[in-house]
Amino acid sequence: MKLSPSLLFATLTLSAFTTPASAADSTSNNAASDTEALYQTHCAACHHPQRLGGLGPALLPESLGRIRPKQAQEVILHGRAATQMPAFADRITDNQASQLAAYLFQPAAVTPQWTDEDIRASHIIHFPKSGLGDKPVFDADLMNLFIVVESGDHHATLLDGDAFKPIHRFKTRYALHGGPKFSPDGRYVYFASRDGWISQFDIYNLKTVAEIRVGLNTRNLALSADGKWVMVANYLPQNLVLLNADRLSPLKTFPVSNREQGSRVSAVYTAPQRNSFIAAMKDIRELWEIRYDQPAFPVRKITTEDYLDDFFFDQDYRHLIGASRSGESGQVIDLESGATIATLNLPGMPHLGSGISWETEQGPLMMTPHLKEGALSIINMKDWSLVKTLPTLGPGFFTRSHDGSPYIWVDVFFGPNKDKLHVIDKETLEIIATLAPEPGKTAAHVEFTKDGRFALVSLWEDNGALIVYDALTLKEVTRLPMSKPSGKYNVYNKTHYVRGTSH
Ligand code: DHE
Repeated sequence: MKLSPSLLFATLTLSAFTTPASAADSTSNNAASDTEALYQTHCAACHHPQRLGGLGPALLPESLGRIRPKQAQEVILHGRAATQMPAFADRITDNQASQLAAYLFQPAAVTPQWTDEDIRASHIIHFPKSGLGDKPVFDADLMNLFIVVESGDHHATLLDGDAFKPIHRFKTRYALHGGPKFSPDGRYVYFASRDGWISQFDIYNLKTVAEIRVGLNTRNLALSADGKWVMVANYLPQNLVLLNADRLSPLKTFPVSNREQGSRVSAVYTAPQRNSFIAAMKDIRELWEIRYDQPAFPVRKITTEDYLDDFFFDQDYRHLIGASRSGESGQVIDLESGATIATLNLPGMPHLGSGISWETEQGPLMMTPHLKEGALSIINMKDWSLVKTLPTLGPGFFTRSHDGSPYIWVDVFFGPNKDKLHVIDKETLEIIATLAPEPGKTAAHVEFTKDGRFALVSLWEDNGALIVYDALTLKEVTRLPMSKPSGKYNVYNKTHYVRGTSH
């Protein structure tokens, strides 16, 4: 069994300075250090050596929320659907999994804190505004640019969305996750990393201009529609953090709890029509709306019938459609009244923002993949009735479309058909094509150009590629080599909240 240098040091230090232990003590100490070593061997690379989270979430009692040790053991052995968490049943025994699960529920030796003081101390201004020009240093349609996140080597590429040529490639923080957000004029893009770093990149000057660490384990960020405020959702600490979007200076922290307990924040989004941020909670049945057009940033708390792990909004941000990962049904919450107005027969969503909506002759429809099976639910948003369940080749992660396209694109992220993408007609609701950009290689996450004419797909592999398709003929136009490209984001679509695209 491999011991990390720090663990070896800790073990040696302990044995050198403690008084002789009884046989029973030494047996239990050995078991504890075996479990710690198991953790370092199998878990630390993704979840951090001190369990603070990295590629995977933090694994501390305060961040495990609704999970119990028995469920944690199951996840360790069999993986977790619709996440990057693999199954370890081929590498460790049931007994080891049980010990590991118990270990995760032990408090850390030193409780991890990330205070307002830590936040302030982490703030870096790389380039003050006064030192930079106001004109882009390159020539391209500024509204048809893409940011492509390359998760393989933690970089991002700024791409010209007309010529399909990279303009600039730059290093990002480790393990970015979630959609970056553009300022309304498209000049700045804001990124969040899983370990709490928020970065502001100046697209005109091709420079990361400011950074700040707002937490230890972060979910995502939202930018107010007026471009003034950044709100960040955290798992650890359990809070929301408000920043000034101009160079990320910290303004306010909102600890999250009800009367009984604290809660991780599932995610936060901007509702542009409501001048508010909407945050869903993971461990309490509440939804928070925080107004950003009032100086005190007042919080309205809405009680929900179930937890909200995954959710998205209708086009005018009047309704939130959400589900808990353990539940068998979805809920529709009217943000105006705060009431749950419908329950959907929806066996779980695979991911935040996995659903989309679009207009048809029969009114607005929405579609979301299912969490654990190859199927899509199509729901009429006038009366929330189920229109159709469409079988697919496996559970997908993202559905995407564009007002300028007659089709919806859905990936098959998991299982033997992870290399496939379905293209669905918005009117007939039938699959009209199934593409396999590179047999055996994961193809996922589609985003459209500003006009909806081209669809960009990730070949989600270390030696991967960004593949551009003609969104009407479905023929490949070009492919650019990239390092495990994950999400890609178009400035116009995101700043104009184009229906069906990444918001
Ligand atoms: Fe994501 C967005 C949560 C696993 C790739 N995902 C988001 C957002 C949240 C979220 C909160 C933010 C939405 C926003 O701001 O627009 N993701 C979760 C999970 O809870 C889940 C299931 C488990 C976890 O690990 O946290 C999860 N996500 C994944 C992955 O395994 C993916 C495929 C690979 C990865 O990078 O971790 C993944 N998530 C993405 C992408 C987006 C995203 C590419 C942006 C989508 C967009 O089009 O806007």
